[in-house]
Amino acid sequence: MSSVRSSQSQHPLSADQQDFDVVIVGGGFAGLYMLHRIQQRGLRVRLYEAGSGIGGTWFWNRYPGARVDVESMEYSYSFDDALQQEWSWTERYAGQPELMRYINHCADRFNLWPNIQLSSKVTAADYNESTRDWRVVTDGGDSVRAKYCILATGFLSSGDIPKFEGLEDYQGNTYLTSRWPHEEVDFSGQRVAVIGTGSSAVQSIPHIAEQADNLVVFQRTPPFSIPARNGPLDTEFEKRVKAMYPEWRRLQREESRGGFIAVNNEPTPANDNSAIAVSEEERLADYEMRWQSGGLCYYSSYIDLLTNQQSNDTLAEFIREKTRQRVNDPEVAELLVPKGYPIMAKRLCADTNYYETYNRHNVQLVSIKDAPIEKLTANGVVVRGEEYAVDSIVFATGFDAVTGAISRINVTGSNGQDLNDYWTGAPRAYLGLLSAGFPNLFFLDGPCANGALVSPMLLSEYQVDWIDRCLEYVGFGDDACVEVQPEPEADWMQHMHDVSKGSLLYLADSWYMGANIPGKPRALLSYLGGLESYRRQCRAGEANGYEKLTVTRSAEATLASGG
Ligand code: N01
Repeated sequence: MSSVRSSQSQHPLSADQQDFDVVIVGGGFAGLYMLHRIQQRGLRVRLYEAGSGIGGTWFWNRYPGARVDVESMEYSYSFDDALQQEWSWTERYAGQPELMRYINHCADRFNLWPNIQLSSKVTAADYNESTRDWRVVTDGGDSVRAKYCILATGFLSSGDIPKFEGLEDYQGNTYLTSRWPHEEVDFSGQRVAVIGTGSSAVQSIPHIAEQADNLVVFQRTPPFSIPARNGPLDTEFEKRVKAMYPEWRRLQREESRGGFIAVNNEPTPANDNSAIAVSEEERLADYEMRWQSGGLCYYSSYIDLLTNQQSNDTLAEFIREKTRQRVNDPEVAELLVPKGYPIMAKRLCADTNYYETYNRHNVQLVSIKDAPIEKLTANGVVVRGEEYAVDSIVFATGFDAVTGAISRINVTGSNGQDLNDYWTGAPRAYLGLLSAGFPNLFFLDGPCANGALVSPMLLSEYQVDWIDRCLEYVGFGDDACVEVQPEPEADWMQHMHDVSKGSLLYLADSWYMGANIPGKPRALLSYLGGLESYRRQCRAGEANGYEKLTVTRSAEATLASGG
């Protein structure tokens, strides 16, 4: 198994390496697969990664308990059958260290390292209309040209500690789950606070509680959380999936709605019934079967769970009752039971002993729903005038999702258009891949595609292949240029709006809506039409020589395709 590399193994750009066919920004799963595809074409490519290692979200989110919430057999590259046959996961849901081993193994296997520049944060990208290429600038002083720029910056990569009053006064240790130190953090003998109760908190709290003397959790909105039922990977299941991997992947893509096809180790196509069109007995049996399976397979349960409040209520109530049963103290249980927003309107959490942790004598839950954190002091956290003195505070407070990482790069397109200005109010991107006025610039896992609601691997592999084909068609010569015009972009935005009409997602203040970040405009950031519909629309976008795009093909591309 390969080791996890660091920036020491990298060579800085040499002077003769300032011109590229493609620059990729971001070394997570999506960016690395894009790099592989471009390398296969024998092109000049450079991938810039801000971290001192690859892995994107898995490089940064190394808090205790961090693990994927999609089954390992499904959360892995599908593009290379030898890879998926040879790699063996140890757990049903891989933990962060194993995911890092996997991604480093892939970089070794596909010889990606020579074209990766670590510890290099891209700060600006400017389009030059006369040369039809991009100048990409990093914080390390690199300034390179590339025909194409591909932003694979991740949709959950921009995390900051909220601006709590008195934050600077606090004298203890502070940790942000999404920027966890590489050195081991030991909470033994400490009083610890965790602020936030989303997926990162749900995963880390049980581990912190085991170490700390005392843990106090500050909860604003209780999440809906389902037991993951993690454990060693069932080797029979592994064998079965491997024996039919191409078909398993097809089922994931085409039959599951979002990529979660396994229920109790069986490939289980998404249920196309309404939750209220079936008998209560049948409905409860479905919910119970998924509860026993564990994890996020409720996303492939009844089709109208996110469009019909009555249907949604049936599942929400089922999960609330299950939640109550996991907590000994009824008062604490009632605080933990999620209310006031539809289930799945915020991303479900998959946990291991999350609720049971509140049965421990050393864990205290403080609801800050009606009384927000007033301030931090030198000693700790103040709520309702009471100070909770702690040695460490863990901020599990989430991300400026989907657009956050892109917005931190100064992207300037045609006519000096600034991408942040263009996206004021809400991001706009045709198929989530290109924005009008920004030729030769692509987004991977960006806004206006369905990243938020599908298994991210499925989406990013699909988008990489789409971009790869598009680049092949347009070519890499000096003239080559591909751009979306405002009209097809507006049509896509209208379609995105149409399919989201009536969605219950609008009813929660989630990162799906940008509503978790103070001052961020409230707007639906993702496409809700499902993966299969997205793929259909993307295929249509390729029809008739990308007729919805304005394309100038370079001579070599025209020749290669015979005219
Ligand atoms: O972030 P979150 P996350 N004062 O936004 C609270 C993926 N992920 O990092 O809900 C007090 O969900 C906030 O409260 P509220 C997954 O897609 C996956 O946990 O806004 N509290 C909330 O409780 C997930 O959805 C895994 O009222 C404040 C919490 O902080 C996404 O990442 C693991 C606050 C933030 O929860 C984000 O998850 C981890 C304030 N000022 C993450 N500001 C896997 O399992 C925020 N909060 C693979």
